[in-house]
Amino acid sequence: MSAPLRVLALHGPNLNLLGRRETAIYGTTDLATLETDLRALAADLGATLESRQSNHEGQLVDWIQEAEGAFDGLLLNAAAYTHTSIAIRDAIAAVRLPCVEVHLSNTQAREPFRHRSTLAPVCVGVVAGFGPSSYALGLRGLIDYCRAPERDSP
Ligand code: CA2
Repeated sequence: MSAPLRVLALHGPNLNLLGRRETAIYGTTDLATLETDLRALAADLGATLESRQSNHEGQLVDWIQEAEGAFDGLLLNAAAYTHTSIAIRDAIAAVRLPCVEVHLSNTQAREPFRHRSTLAPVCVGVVAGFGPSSYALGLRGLIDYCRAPERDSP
């Protein structure tokens, strides 16, 4: 029996407001519920999941750097930093950990400034548009990738 995979889920700016504002776009599930459901799914899939949210770019960079050695993979909704952050991109590229980018909304169907991700090129995959299910699908993909990275690599 192998040790459980350790996944770090990171949530970027304003996602602490989930379920309380802009429910037409982001749904009614709050962050605490999303985290609880994700932890339960991780356990079903033989993984552990730690979840953190920050409104600060540097904090997200610190957590990504510190994840090396402590976690096996990253599940990341960098929120608005997805479209702007070279610092987060560089941190993902610097650590030897697979990262899956997730979004609640379908960013390609929204304003043009949300169409580009600075992070996607350094991630192993992207899931967007399925609400909280984007996280569940991303977690499954990340765990599969961690277990068989050579199969899933381009
Ligand atoms: O769809 C996503 O998950 C996004 O990452 C959400 C970001 C947005 O900037 C990205 O383009 C797409 C915004 C997160 C803001 O979350 C809120 C939640 C409730 C109320 C207000 C904002």
